[in-house]
Amino acid sequence: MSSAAEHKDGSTKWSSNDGRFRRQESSFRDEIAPGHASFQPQKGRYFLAAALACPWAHRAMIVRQLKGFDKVPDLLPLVTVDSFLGAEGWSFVPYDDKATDGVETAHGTGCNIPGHEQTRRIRELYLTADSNYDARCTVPIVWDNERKTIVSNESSEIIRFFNSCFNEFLPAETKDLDFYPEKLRKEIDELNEWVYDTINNGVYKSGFATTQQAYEEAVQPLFKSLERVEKILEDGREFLVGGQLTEADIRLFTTIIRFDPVYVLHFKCNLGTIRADFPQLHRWVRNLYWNYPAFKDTTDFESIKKHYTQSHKQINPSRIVAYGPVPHIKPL
Ligand SMILES: N[C@@H](CCC(=O)N[C@@H](CS)C(=O)NCC(=O)O)C(=O)O
Repeated sequence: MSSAAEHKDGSTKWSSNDGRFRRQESSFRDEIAPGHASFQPQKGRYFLAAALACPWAHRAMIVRQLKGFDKVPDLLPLVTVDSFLGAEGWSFVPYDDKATDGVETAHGTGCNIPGHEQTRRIRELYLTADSNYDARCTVPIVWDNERKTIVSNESSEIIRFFNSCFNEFLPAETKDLDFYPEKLRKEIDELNEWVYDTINNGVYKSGFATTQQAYEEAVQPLFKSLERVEKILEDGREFLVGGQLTEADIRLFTTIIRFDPVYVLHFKCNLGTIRADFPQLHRWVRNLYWNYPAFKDTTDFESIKKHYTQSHKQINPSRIVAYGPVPHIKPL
């Protein structure tokens, strides 16, 4: 079931007939694991395809860097797509004409992964993996060069297996980092559940709503949940759960870092801003961004802003990229 069906004219329809946005279920749900029958950990066999703009892909990029995958040459390369999501979906090469969604591509190579020089769109990978695939071709994906398939296109599961699958290859300083420690799982799961529904996905439900009622049903719980996180952080803690960096922080970060630059205006999440109205969240997000390179290095505000404002022409037909906020993130 696709959440963003095609209109008859080929343009994308992001909400269902009742005006509510529904995210599609991910379809590739395997993992890389030592001893796995199909997907054993091997250097140079897999890559991560991501969009710098996408909060779900951003989770995987952060964990990949925190764990030190980037310090081991060719372990699991990262390949990023252009910021524009056009008529043929995510693209490794820029669309020729963003104003018209032109499907012709500029000359030049495709994906920069050896053996994939001719791959121009993410959908080509999906169709290689499953020639009958007819749902949205989302990022992130973990691609397997050996079996020519997608291991996973579900970010919450990708970050779980990145947490441990390559430990044998990783630098001593980072290999044992555990962002889903046994003793904190219950607390992390509980938090993830409402944060996902009302915040991570809540901004999309607000932004893609096409009725006043659907919009209000999303934006109000979103701000209630931001208040709830604000309360949790009121004791001055650096991390959400257990006094250590966990996936709960990583999963919330990718939404909060996009909040003031994109969601307030573009997705109409304007009952407040992080910087003016949520001092604890503001402290928490700036600490992660400025003190942990894996968060800052993987955040590209230009790409983020361009993607949303130029790709969703039903929301922003002129495709003008709003200038502010200045700065995109304040100093500590
Ligand atoms: N459940 C997926 C959701 C990923 C997702 O929705 N990605 C969006 C970008 S933010 C996408 O690739 N959309 C492409 C499209 O709809 O054509 C995950 O968390 O990995």
